[in-house]
Amino acid sequence: MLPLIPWPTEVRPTSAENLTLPSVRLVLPDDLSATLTGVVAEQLAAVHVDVTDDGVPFTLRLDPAAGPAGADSPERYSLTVTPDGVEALAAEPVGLLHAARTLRQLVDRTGGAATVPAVVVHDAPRYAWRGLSFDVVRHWFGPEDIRAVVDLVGAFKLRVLHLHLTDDQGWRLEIPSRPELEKASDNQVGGGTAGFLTVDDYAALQEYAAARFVTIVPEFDMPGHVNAATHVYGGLTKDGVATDAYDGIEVGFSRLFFDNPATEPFLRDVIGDIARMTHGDWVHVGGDEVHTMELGEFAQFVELAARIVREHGKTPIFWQEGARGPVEPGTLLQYWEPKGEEFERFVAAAAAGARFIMSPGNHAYLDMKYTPEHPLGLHWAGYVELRDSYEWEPTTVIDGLPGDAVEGVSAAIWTETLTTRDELFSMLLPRLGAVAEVAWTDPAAKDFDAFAARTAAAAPAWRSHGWAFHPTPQVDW
Ligand code: TNX
Repeated sequence: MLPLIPWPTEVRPTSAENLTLPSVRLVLPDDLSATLTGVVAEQLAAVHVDVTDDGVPFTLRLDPAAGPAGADSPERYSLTVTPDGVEALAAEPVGLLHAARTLRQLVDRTGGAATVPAVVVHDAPRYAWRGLSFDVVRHWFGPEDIRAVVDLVGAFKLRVLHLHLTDDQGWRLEIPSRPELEKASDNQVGGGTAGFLTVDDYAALQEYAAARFVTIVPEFDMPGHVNAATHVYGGLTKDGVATDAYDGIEVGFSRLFFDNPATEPFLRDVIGDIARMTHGDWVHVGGDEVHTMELGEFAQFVELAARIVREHGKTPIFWQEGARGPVEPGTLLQYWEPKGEEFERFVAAAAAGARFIMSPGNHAYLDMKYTPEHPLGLHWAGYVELRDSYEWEPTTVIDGLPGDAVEGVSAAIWTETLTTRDELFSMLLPRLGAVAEVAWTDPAAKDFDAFAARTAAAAPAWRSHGWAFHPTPQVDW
């Protein structure tokens, strides 16, 4: 049993004899960045293997021939473990980190000493977009918690952490042109003390993530989910009166007004500052659940927000509702709610060049309760047990959508009911591993029973990392 999640393209045992790893000596190409070297060492440190000058050799090398035969993903890598040492080959630096992450999962400490089975792995992902969408508004999770989530998503070889930064309850990112928004940071569901990311926090967080090949995608949710903004700027409302702070969990009641002369300058300031502060290529501009707006006005918001994002050199992302506006080639739409009557719109948007990130609520929403008895979470999309997060196919979720319109997969976690890091992690684990495998692994190689057994085998490492998880009865722990 090899506790690898997501399951690689090819895994072959090569010898009955294991490698014993008292410590590791890194043998690196001259031009490998110190940052990457440090993050590779961090993978080993996570399983208590030290890097020393006289350890077992772990050779890392860039080589275009790395990976499964015929694979062209830039993330492809190969890992060879023999009783004498370890070698990683990758087309690009990110693949070397993937190889180190695979090695980390292979380290077995059941007998005390670290051993690794002798295997050859050739591996490459199915989708490039593999992510987690994380709500840090409903309950505030600060830089330390977000870093812990970066480490977790990285361990499953995910590449995107999408942060939902604005909503009715709070505003979580400093906007230099609109410093007053900080007044909306100290609130969350149930009230109480919350916070926000300063410009410096945000820059440092992006660097931390980038060192682990994770891109931060910021979301400014509009034209609904804006009560934090209308609480600060009464001028954005219809009657010019600021709205009250909101600490409940209803959705759909707040909104901007397209014809209000204050609206476009607000969108330009916020999107402009976010785009300037963001290192990655994407800015998410929300668009979900505006229950009190005519379609025509909504479409104007979609057009304007997308245009401003593009003017700043970024690619816009919307929730699926963005398909109700004009889309341009390359616009990303994030599917979340099975609304059959909208499927034709999604297919039309794909024909116009939009691409889809699949986050179906009934499979990938990790804030859904596991079962009716589960103490945490919501259940509007049903109960989502581990098997539900595992057994779904991204290309068949939307009837009629061509498979090549699927850009990738993102799990999502909303935090209406989640207040601590352990609560958060107990919803993410073990289900995030299931979604990561949907995003990475060839569907023909997926098998729930095997996945559940690998999940059980991975749990001791999660315990030692301090990662809380839900001991679902679907796994024989
Ligand atoms: C729907 S998903 C929402 C969020 C809630 C979530 C709770 C989406 C685009 N909007 O506002 O937090 O459900 O599961």
